Amino acid sequence: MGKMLESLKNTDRAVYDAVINETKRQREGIEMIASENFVSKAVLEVVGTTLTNKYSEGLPNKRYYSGNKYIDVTEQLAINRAKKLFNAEHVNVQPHAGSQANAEVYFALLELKDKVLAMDLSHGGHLTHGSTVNFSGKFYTMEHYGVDPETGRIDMDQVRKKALEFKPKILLSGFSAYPRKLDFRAFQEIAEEVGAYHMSDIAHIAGLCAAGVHENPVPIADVVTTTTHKTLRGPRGAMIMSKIQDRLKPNDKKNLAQKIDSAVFPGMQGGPLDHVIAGKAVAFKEALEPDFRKYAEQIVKNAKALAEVFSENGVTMVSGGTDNHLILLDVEKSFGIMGKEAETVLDEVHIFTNKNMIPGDRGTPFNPCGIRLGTPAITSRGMKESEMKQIGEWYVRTLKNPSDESVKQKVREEVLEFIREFPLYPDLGY
Ligand code: DSN
Repeated sequence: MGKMLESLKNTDRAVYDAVINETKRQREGIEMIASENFVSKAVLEVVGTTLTNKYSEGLPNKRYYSGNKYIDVTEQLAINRAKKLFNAEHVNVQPHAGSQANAEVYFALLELKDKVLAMDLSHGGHLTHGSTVNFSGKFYTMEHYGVDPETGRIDMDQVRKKALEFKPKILLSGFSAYPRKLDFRAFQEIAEEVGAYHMSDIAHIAGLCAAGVHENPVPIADVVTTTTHKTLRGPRGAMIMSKIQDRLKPNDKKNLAQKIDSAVFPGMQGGPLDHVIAGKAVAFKEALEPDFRKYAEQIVKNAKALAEVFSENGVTMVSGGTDNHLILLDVEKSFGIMGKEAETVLDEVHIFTNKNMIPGDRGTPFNPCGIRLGTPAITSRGMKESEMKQIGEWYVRTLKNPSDESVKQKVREEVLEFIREFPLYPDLGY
């Protein structure tokens, strides 16, 4: 181990050991969790800098504490680059996480108990889209649309019908687990027809939208939230992009952008995480490079190549395949095991994935019929279509033989040998 983590090693051996072990786990595994990725070394460096020491409530050049000359530089760079990347009128880069970004938009636009129409959790929506165990389901009146049971795709006629009946104040497009493209223009039209705001949560597909591989909803919707660490490949965190004018309340004292900014601070957050915001700035610079488009295209090519292997092996996928970075497998139907066991046995062979509810699930959230897998992280490691054939074969072999120790041992050995060809942070110093 190099000198990089010497102070940590001397101060706190337990945390040091956990960091070393986690780095090794990441290096020696095939990371298929659809919401995870590997940041660049530059991003990794900046989030570990002195910027973590600063308080900077407020916005660039309008702070409540002194000493923010350089923090203003990094936050303004993050804002300017995000605006360019997504063609956004207004951006707030301070939300700490995707759930907070969503909470802040609700806080800006709704009163308690106001109505939101969003995607059902078991059909691919997120907890913050109105789950009864989440603040969103407790504080607001939520109604849900889902996918057509036959096609596994969102039926926009059903969305429109529900919107006309329910009359939401926010119509939310976006998901955590949906393998197809969204029709943002159709969502916008429905929102306008029923007098609702259109909020889009593009946490999963932000990198694809920025690269033009998936339609970018930022110029279409009223407000768009995203995390920064999934396909966008930045540090853990989030941001909110919006129009400046409030389409529904043009005569309010505050415009939409001001409402969002006040909801973030002082509404729901205190000091922003300046080291993370600097990481966002660096990641957005990287995403503006032509190579990022190639990366985003490869994410989708890889997901499609994997889906082909599953299809050839008769594995049931929600909607029959994918148009984006993720695939949902019905492992109960395909292999006779539940998602929890599938996740565990794949972990044993160093393939990391997560159990996931699928539309019409016959299980429970803790032990559903599905698993979700995605290609953003393995694409960052340089894998292409030919590697997907091998990875798909490992999935099938392992899930067909969940209790066969010799099969799992063989797959694990093959994975470990394979992964050496795709080094992760080779010159990190630890
Ligand atoms: N945890 C994220 C995901 O995996 O999709 C969403 O919060």
